Amino acid sequence: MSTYPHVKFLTSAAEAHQLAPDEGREIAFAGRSNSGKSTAINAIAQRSGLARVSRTPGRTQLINFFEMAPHRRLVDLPGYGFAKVPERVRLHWLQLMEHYFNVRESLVGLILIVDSRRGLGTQDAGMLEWVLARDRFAHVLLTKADKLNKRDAQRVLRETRAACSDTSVTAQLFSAHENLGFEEARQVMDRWLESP
Ligand SMILES: Nc1nc2c(ncn2[C@@H]2O[C@H](COP(=O)(O)OP(=O)(O)O)[C@@H](O)[C@H]2O)c(=O)[nH]1
Ligand SMILES: [Mg+2]
Repeated sequence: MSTYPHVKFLTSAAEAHQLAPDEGREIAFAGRSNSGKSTAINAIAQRSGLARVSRTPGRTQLINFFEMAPHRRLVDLPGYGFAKVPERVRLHWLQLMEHYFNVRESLVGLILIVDSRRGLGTQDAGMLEWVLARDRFAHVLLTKADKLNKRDAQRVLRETRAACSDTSVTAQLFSAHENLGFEEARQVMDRWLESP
């Protein structure tokens, strides 16, 4: 089993010029506020306090960089979809994301965090379009699967895969609370990090 025993926080970027040096390889995590992104990062990295599980969703407009191994980074992108965010903040988010996806050579793939009870939304689809247009990998984690019964969880997984069937996007169920899907997610990430 691949884990990241030496994972550590590197730096935060609030502005385009503050991104970590663009070398090696990195995997970005994106998702709506409150989709379970921080929880998923902590579960995958096996570090409970790594990414903060937020009580005030939508507040953080930072790109957080973590080092999993030398020249291998995990990037926590700021969440989106929070209703009460002022226009100025939303525009800053958009500008920062566009910059990130446009310049980032070391980005190999995007892990998109989607609450399994909501399913893929318009903004989620937009994130997938961004990375696919740049020939990067993308994988959807359908989080909080413990909140659905088995049958509904399988239905959401089927629907998500169907929605992505024209693309290379893959999807899986995930639950931090029930230890579901950690290994599957790590395998996807390892494949991306080692791909030629
Ligand atoms: N039931 C359940 N709740 C979860 C799971 N993952 C996250 N949550 C809850 O969802 C809320 C938002 O989680 P957080 O990781 O902060 O989401 P973020 O805003 O996307 O980073 C918190 O109350 C978490 O405890 C999960 O797998 N199962
Ligand atoms: Mg968070």
